[in-house]
Amino acid sequence: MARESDNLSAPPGVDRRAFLGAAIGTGAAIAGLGESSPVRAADSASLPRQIDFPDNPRSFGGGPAGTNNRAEIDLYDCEVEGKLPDDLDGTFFRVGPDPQYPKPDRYAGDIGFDGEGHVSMFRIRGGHVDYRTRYAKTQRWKAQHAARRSLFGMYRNPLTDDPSVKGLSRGTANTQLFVHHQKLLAFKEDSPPVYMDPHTLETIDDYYTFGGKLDSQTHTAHPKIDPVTGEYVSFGYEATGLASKDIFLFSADRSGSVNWSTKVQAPYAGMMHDFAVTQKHIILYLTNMVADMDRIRAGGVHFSYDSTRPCYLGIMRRGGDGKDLRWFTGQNLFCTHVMGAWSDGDKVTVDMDGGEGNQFPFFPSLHEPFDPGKAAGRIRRFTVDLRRRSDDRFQVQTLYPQISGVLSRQDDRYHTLPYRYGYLNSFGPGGSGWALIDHATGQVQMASVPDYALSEMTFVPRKKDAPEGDGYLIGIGNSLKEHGRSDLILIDTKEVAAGPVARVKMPFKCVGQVHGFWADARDLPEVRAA
Ligand code: V55
Ligand code: FE
Repeated sequence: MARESDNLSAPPGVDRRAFLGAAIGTGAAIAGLGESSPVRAADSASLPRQIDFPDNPRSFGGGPAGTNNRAEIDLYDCEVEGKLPDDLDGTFFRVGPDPQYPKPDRYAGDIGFDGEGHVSMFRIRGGHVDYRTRYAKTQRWKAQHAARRSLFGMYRNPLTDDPSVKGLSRGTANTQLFVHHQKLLAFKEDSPPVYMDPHTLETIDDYYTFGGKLDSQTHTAHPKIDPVTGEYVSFGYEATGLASKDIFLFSADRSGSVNWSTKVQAPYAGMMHDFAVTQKHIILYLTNMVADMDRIRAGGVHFSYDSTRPCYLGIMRRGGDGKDLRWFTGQNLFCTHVMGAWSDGDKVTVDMDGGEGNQFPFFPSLHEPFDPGKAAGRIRRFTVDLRRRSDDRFQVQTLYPQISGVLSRQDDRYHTLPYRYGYLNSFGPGGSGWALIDHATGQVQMASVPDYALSEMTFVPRKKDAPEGDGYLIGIGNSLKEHGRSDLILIDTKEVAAGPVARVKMPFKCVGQVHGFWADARDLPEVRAA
């Protein structure tokens, strides 16, 4: 089984300090080291003098080189092997947790999902690639930077924070990012977005509320952009505070003005990581990863997996007041990511990847040990016919049972619409790789890169108006034979068997990611004159 967290794990064999030294030696400019943040005298007695992450890889930020990175890098004109398409013009953004400071011993068991968000970008234009990374300068990052130590305790548990940070946003912005209304927004599902400049990665607003219209303490990491209207559609769960059942939903027009919002309630407070939007409907998915106030009060992580609770699919009309929301149950599947969704009249179809049980072993199971077999993700097609007024069951079918994987994606231009092509980070008997699925023919092609561990891929259209699925899959591969040194890999979706058309050869292991996003140059703001 593989999980998002696998993207964050380090290859064995290299000492972290030696690795960072090597990164500097390659000529990569490491930003931030020269800044001085004097430790206030009052704090210094209680502070460790040195930053020393634990050696134990199970500890927060612990383990060998590459587990965390911390260096903010500018690398102009990266080395490219193969042939980057001349007319490819846009930016591949990625984000993932990168622990900023070690935790005090009592919180050393905190999980990787709590690492501070480190954004990286590959600006691709005219066959050239410029690489840049910056931490999202969240309220949390800034407070810890000034204090030179960790001030926030366990994952999504404000009761474990240092009293000095009460009232600050706990958000790490470590999960996904989108460009919309010319802003790069970085997300963590427990907090509002962080607005960054899509060229410089400078943080412009550490608590972005869409002009005050985000009436929620939270915002998903998986908003959707409607390709027809250009609208941004999003939601936040646990919207009114810790373990609250309230859900806030909204949309914003092309300029970022909120043009619709409403509030609904979940059957219980649990993880709602992704959601689906169609032209007519919004589909919520509540997993039985429950917000556990007992665990939170005891100083643990936010969630427990409770297999006795049903997972719910919730469907409501888009643009309505939410009163029509209906919750459906059926086979109890732990689904995390949406591949695609559409409405055909009153018939709603949602494809998600999901397992039969908990996919996140670092969130304790309440009733049984973690079962890796049940965690394996498969593509699940949920259908609901809303005309059947009295039926509160969904139908679900497992597609392509021969492949398993996580982190499903599609050609993002087909959010909300009937779609043909889906992509899955796959781990099957045929080896690991990026699976390209054609729902029209049922064909599955596997793009594998020998001796590389692949992160999630993102689809890049060949041209702005290229047909669905015509383009490239782009993503990071870490070389297993080179201590995890990274390539940015580009695979032509029409010539999968030919292998990568281009590899951007990075002189180090890139900071880890959870998700990535491609922004066409036409969706980026003009670069301001110096
Ligand atoms: C996920 C990732 C998170 C998180 C909750 O499914 C869910 C992925 C990187 O953080 O907080
Ligand atoms: Fe996700």
